[in-house]
Amino acid sequence: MPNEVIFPLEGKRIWVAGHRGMVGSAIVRRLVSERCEVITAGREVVDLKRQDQVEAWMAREKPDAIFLAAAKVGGIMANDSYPADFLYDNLMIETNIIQAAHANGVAKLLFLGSSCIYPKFAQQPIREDSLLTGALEPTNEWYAIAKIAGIKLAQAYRKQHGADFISAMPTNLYGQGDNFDLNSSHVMPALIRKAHEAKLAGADNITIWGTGTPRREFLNADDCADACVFLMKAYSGSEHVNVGSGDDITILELAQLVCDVVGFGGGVVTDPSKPDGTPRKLMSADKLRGMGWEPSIALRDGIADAYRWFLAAQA
Ligand code: GFB
Repeated sequence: MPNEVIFPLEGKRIWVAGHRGMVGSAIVRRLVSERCEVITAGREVVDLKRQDQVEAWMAREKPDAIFLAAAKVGGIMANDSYPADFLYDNLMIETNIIQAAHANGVAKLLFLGSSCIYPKFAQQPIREDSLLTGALEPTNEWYAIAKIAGIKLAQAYRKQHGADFISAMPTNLYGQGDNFDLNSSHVMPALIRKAHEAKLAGADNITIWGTGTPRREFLNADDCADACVFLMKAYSGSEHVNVGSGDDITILELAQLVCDVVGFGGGVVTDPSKPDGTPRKLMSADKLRGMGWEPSIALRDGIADAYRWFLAAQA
């Protein structure tokens, strides 16, 4: 039985912070059917790293609820290369928004984290209670520390002030609106671009980073948005909730699948001089499934959709 709706969205003013990002824009699309009023603010209106600007904007706009999807994000190389940006920017954004939400009586807030919050060698599938039971993966510990701080902030405001602030931890996401820049992107958009360009060039191979053996779980951003709306309406609790597909595949298998979807018939070569990152991070989906939510976009269909979006964005 799905959880009951305890926080209906109809008629409410909902701020999607980070509405230009892949997840934020998916949440905006998903909210169309909820008959709520969606409010957004671009970087030119409010710099989320500036406390004074966030406080002033929130006091003026008075949202009823917030999806905190604003973050500095990137793939393994970006995380490893810009640790100060990933730690500082994310701490500032989440701290400013959560504090201002409390100060302005925001009734509900959903904070979005990431599966990299869990220990590098966490037992698989990773349950929510694995948090803070072991050392983090070094390539993304800066981002992970910021996201753990966000979970703890939401919990602290709940414990001290009774605020209904919750956290969702999505697995590796992909989809429309992704970043396809080869230096800073996650693996999925990088593989789509590499396979596409190899197809056009008539190349023999694409080269993937690392050994190809790490396993990753992928979820389409539209499924993630649906889960976030579900949790906003139906979940109130201190513990964060994993948002995943429940399945993982190796990076080599993913590369072969992407090549197939894109229509590139060449081979896949590995580059072990590049980092693998964490060996595996399959999250347990039990908690969210137990509430009655399931993903609906199959991996192959989601990749085809992301590829169509990539082609349209290039046209
Ligand atoms: O998606 P990704 O950059 O991040 O890389 P993480 C996943 C795996 O794909 C790694 C491999 O083992 C990469 O070495 N890979 C193979 C590639 N080819 C490529 C390529 O061309 N580009 C990229 N980017 N990877 C991130 C974290 O970790 O996951 C973030 O750094 C965040 O903090 C995010 O948590 C969800 O899955 O390793």
